[in-house]
Amino acid sequence: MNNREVADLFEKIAHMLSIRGDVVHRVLAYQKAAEAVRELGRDINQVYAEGRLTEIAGIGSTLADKIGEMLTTGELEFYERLSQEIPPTLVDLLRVEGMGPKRVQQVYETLGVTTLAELTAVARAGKLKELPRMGAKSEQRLLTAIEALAKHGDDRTPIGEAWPVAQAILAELQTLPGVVNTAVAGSLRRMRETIGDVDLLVAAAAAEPIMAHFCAMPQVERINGRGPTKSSVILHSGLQVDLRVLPPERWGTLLSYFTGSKNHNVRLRELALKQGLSLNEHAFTPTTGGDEILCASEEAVYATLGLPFIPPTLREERGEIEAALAGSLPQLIQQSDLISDLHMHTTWSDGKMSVLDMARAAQADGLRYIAITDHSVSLGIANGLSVERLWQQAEEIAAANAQLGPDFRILHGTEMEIKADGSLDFPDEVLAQLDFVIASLHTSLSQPRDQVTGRLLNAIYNPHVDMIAHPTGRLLPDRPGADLDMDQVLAAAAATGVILEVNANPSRLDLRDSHVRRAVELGVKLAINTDAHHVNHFALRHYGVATAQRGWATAVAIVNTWPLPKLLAHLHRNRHG
Ligand code: DGT
Ligand code: CA
Ligand code: CA
Ligand code: ZN
Repeated sequence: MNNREVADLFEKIAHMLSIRGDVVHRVLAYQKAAEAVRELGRDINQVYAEGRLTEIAGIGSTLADKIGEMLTTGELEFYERLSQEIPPTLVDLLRVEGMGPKRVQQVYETLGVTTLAELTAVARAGKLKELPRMGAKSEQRLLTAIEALAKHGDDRTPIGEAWPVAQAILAELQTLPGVVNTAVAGSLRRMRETIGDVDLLVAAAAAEPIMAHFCAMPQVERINGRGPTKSSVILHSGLQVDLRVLPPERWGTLLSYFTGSKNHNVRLRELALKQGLSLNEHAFTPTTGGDEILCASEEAVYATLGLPFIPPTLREERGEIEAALAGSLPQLIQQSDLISDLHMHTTWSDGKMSVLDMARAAQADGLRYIAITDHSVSLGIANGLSVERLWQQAEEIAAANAQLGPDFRILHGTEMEIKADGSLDFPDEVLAQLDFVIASLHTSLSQPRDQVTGRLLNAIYNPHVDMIAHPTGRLLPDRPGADLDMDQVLAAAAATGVILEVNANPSRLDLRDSHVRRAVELGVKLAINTDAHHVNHFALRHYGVATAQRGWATAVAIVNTWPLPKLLAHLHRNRHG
């Protein structure tokens, strides 16, 4: 067995235990072990052979013994026994939005459902609605969720997983002798929210030593293909990585070609043909014969076509060629434009660090002000704050502001629950005393479109609400989030000045790129926030910036570029009509 198979089995066991109703810490132990094995940069068989499994964080002697059993016999007795009790196919049911472990156990015990197909069948036959705490509406919602899963449940990797892996490999290749340049290409360079495979490029005079090093990296499980300038490997994590190596004088066409998108490239080649040139990854070539035109930079590629440089995040053939031809490309928002972060958590709720820790790290990160926005009381699972604790927190924030002095400011905010019935978690008198009020959907996301949209609109029209965080509540890769009527939400945000968030956490990226684009067109104010629960999460900001760029956002649209007085004036205007 390889890393992925061991990790998958642990993950499956964790899910089976949760369906059986086991204690949380046991479930978590298997989940953590699965993650640790998946992220291990080395072949697990080798670590086992060296007798060093217990040196992996989260792997104690019991789990190490289980890994040993899997690696030597290809089986796990514990799993076989558990399978007698909880059919492993039940785990598939958890991928349906709205199916938690309890509900899976319920359909298994009452209706004998063990597979997704059987679940679909009993739902279609109208048998689900007979169950306690179900009903015709829940049944319909599950059917919709099953269809959504069938449509979107593919094998793409969230960008947050692929990005660090690619950066680590590039950093290693960069150190090899003869390497002039390295870059990510493909969907990863365009910063799509999910990645099919990772494309890496290297500029070097001699390709062979780089190919040899790449294919021999310890993360590599197997080699799909290996040629003189191109190799493709599968990592232990299951991720496919393609590498191309070309000489430096061809870097521009190489980078342009493999960054894509395919449709963007098609348009570039059409423009080239109009000038009597054919274009590929190696060069421009006159169609009538003659010398190649080499491009050492992408700027040179675009210049040859009579175009300004088009940033990779725009290269999706969504109007960027026309805009470039017309000289009207947007001045995209840059990370260096951001001076604030308006959504983060501390140990007051489910964050890992104090108010002062978060503030100091934000200041060190170049920010000038932040909002501390811990959860509100009804999100008990995240230790949400009661009104009483909220006022205690106000004192701590005042003290921290006094300590930090005039160059930095902490706003006292909340991330307030929009409850299932549409009401808000704090009364208006409380909200009126806070500096910054976020309203969020975390629960009952699978309500029908009208109902869940109505909840969000109610929050937007409350005069004390300043921002809606992660509007749809989706989680990548396969929790689609609320089925919002986005036209209504965007129109309401535009009309009220309520800010919509582009949550930078790569498992959210919510608003997504296409919604950002519509928001920008409607003049909606947007914020790029990390939703940090730890100072390390500030490093995720670039995913939010890229998502905003993919939505053609400029600095004008992003409130985090505003000096604090401008933001406060905007909020004040909203609160008083
Ligand atoms: P992915 O991997 O599915 O997330 O998406 P990409 O865009 O990374 O696609 P991939 O890995 O198949 O190819 C990387 C880039 O190489 C792609 O964006 C454009 C270029 N490319 C690949 N195949 C073709 C092709 O047949 N024609 C053209 N014009 N470009 C291609
Ligand atoms: Ca790719
Ligand atoms: Ca590829
Ligand atoms: Zn949050």
